[in-house]
Amino acid sequence: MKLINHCLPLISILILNSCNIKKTEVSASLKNSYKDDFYMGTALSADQIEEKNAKEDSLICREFNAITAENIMKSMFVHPQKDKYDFTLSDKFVAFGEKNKMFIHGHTLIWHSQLAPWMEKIKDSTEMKAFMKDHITTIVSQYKGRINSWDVVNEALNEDGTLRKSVFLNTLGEDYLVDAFKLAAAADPKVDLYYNDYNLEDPAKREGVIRLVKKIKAAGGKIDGVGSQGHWQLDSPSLEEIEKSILAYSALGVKVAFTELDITVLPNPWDLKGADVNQNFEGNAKMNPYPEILPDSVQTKLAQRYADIFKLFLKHKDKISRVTFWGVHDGQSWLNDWPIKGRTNYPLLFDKELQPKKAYNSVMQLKEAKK
Ligand code: 9MR
Repeated sequence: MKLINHCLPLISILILNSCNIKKTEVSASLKNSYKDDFYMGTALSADQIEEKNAKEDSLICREFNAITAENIMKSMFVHPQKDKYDFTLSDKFVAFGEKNKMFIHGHTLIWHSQLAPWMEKIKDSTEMKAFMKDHITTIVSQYKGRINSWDVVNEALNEDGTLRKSVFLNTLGEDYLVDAFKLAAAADPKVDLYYNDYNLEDPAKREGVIRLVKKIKAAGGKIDGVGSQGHWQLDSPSLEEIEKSILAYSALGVKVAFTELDITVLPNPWDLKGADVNQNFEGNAKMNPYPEILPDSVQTKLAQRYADIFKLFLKHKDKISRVTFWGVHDGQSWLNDWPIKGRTNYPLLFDKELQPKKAYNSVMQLKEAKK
């Protein structure tokens, strides 16, 4: 098996330190190795969208061919007031993707979290219907023909598969889901429309997604895919449950995307007997076991877990449209601050110095081995 070392790329290229420079030869990278399988994406922070760090910029362009905005397209940022939209950063995000010929994913139109405060105050169905029409139509139209897919609704389900209480459910009842998909399709009939959520490998939640997709289709809505976020652990969910979900969603006639992939290596406060997550675990050394460096044994476990997962993804590549990591490198991951603030986590393929980890090599080796 070919060893991929830190001196990427293997096949020489004109070294690119900016996305703008044209490359002359093909480099070994996630996006090139998996180009016949599915898009390999990453989530971008505001600074990355603004290309503030040339090294990060270069890594993003070298490795990934799909992008999602980690935060800046959420309701509170693009629609801060009832009669005011702010597309400054999202315009830059889309321009970045276009300039670099990337698949551009919009995240997210309807989500109970990161709403602008004025949205939380919407009380009745008339006002909410007007909000949804204006919000979805304006944002989707802004990027019609330029954004390739949207998370139309994010995280609408509880863990038992029932519908989550939210300002949308409270004012409109469950029809808000169908309405959202219809409004998005009307604004851009060609864009792919996704339902996106986490823990979609849990049987009860999986059943909830199946009901939801069927309901949207039965009501004449267009839904093209299910996005499984993939915020996973070293030992869970099992490969069997991941596979069952891929098969179940694709049996509904929709694409499957893994939209926010990362794997935590840190202890979970919920696993501690009697742990109260609201309890203050900050500064607790047991909960932050690797503040300086990830021990080799755990690097290896992480690499094996990623290899197992990508092996399964490759087995079902005909059903999978895109795999997107939730961040470019460990240093920017939201998992450094959740569910406990101020820890050092190592959930991605690149470390905080932007170096590929063992996990990167294991994902690449799956393809190298086949050559
Ligand atoms: O990574 C995002 C983090 O920077 C934000 O503080 C957080 C706010 O809720 O959202 C994070 O991204 C979430 C994504 O938008 C939806 N799925 C769960 C992600 C991790 O919380």
